Amino acid sequence: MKRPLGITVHRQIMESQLLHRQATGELSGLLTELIVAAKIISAEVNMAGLADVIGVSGKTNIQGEEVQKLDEFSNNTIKRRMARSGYICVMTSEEEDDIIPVKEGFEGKYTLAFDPLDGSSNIDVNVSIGTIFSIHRRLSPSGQGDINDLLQPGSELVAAGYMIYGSSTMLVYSTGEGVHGFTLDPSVGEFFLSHESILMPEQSKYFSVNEGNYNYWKPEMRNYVDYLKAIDQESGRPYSLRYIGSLVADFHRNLIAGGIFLYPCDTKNKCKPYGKLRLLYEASPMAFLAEQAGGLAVTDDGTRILDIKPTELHQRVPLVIGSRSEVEMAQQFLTGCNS
Ligand code: AHM
Ligand code: MG
Repeated sequence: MKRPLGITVHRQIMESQLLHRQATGELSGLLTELIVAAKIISAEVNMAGLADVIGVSGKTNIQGEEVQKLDEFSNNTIKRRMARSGYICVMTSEEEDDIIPVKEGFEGKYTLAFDPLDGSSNIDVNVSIGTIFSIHRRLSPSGQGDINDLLQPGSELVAAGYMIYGSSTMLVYSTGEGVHGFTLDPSVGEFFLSHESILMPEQSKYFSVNEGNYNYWKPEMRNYVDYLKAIDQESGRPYSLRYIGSLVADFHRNLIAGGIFLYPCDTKNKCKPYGKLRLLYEASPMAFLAEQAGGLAVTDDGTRILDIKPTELHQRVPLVIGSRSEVEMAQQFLTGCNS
């Protein structure tokens, strides 16, 4: 059913809950709590430049409050709001080594994995950053959740999405029924539906990758990028390169305009043999959104991201994600099937 553009995110969540007779409203409640956290983070991100000016000592601002690093602030905001929400039983965050328990007596039926402020190298330079989240149904029967509740494949996701703090703040999410985008109107503090049922263009002429790592890639990856850059009028090459260095921003661009994003394995750092990005709160939620929008996400050996069963909270995974036919073509190069 087409909904009128301009409806609030709360209305949209409520309507989609009403369509599911068995829904208890808990997922809606969870999303609503996350949206409040996002608004708080968005307001803080918008103050980032000023916080530096105000908090010259680096310790307190003009109200006498501690000036926190933005990623720490975002982590604490989500953690504290969600720990007493009553909707989740356990959390994991990029900023914390171990699982994050919820307050006793407030355990709910979902789990939450999140990257509180992705693209941290861009925080201080006024470039788009974002918050990524993914939600699973708990596996354990009751009480506080444990690590096994969190270590679930993307194919079992109940919902996933991100907030992007860019030229405007947007929420993009899916509960498995398409991908919808909402834009925050800061004057009234509400997210309004601005991008309904987003579909990724099937093909594109854009690629996003940190090409500085070229010499650390495996030959198949180098061949693929060489192919994208080669001149061939018939197939519309070379492709244009767009790389922001914030997964949320790079993914969002490709979601709307089409394109392919790659963070493959490289040999730059022996401690990171599987690339840089994390499965639970970066690759998996983005793969869920990509597939819901008609795109595709695989590793650099062609494995579907959503099929990977995590074995560790902070597991890294090579990521190839974007417009379907672009990812399929990359797959052929990366798995050596194009020769
Ligand atoms: P972060 O979670 O510490 O910010 O790191 C993840 C970010 C992604 O947003 C982005 O895609 C990637 O790191 C960029 O890495 P690089 O600077 O190696 O290109
Ligand atoms: Mg991150």
